[in-house]
Amino acid sequence: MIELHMFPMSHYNEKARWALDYKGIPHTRIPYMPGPHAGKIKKLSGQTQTPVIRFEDGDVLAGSTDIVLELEKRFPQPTLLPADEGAQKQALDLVEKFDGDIAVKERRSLFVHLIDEPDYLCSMFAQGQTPAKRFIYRRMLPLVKGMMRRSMDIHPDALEEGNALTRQAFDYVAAQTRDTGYLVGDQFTIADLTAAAILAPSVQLDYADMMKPKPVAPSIQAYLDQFADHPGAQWVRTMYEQHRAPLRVAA
Ligand SMILES: N[C@@H](CCC(=O)N[C@@H](CS)C(=O)NCC(=O)O)C(=O)O
Repeated sequence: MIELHMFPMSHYNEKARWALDYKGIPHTRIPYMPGPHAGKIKKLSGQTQTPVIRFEDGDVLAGSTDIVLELEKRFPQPTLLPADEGAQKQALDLVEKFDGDIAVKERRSLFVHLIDEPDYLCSMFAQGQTPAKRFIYRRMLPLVKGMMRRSMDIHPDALEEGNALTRQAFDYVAAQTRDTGYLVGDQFTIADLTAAAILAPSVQLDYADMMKPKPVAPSIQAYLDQFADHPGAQWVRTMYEQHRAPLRVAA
């Protein structure tokens, strides 16, 4: 069976989960906790970032977009790429746009809050782990606070910068999808999947894989509230309702 080695909740990981589910590809998900994941993921893929996929033929691939495009090659239907070459380029350019600064700075804004909410951080990222591992992870979090700040470059302006960029991204999807409901042409493509998955951490969704654990920590709730009524956030919810398979195929 195909294996997806992943972090719960993470937006890049969500892209790979969504593509697998959209194409109805049976797979097993192997959840890791950020931090303790590094050794195993490095051994598997030669680098430490998730998602990583291992195909049944033994091929291993990292990088959310490379994974989605490889799935597209191996499982062409239903397609996530527009047939027209120009539209395809437009969709891939948008994938790059959302995967870049938007994804990194949005994540950083959330972590500005999460770093001071270790219980909540643990409830988000230790999903699927044994109680013993969750316990150790929770104990470890205050000790790695400084490391998290440095690795994500959390500085005094990070929150404002991330919030502004995320708002611009919501403005963009709201304006761009006004006519057809989609970012490129009039069909769901890799561009919509990417933009909706990347913005999902900033939207309170009912979808299990990206739903914030309840009760939501007050600082995270305040973060979500600032975008709750934005038409771009509504577009993300619509993409989930219309194009995210209600039952995932994973074992
Ligand atoms: N460009 C990569 C980014 C992946 C990424 O940043 N993954 C984060 C989780 S959101 C990660 O695994 N961080 C841990 C690490 O870098 O060791 C992709 O599209 O997959």
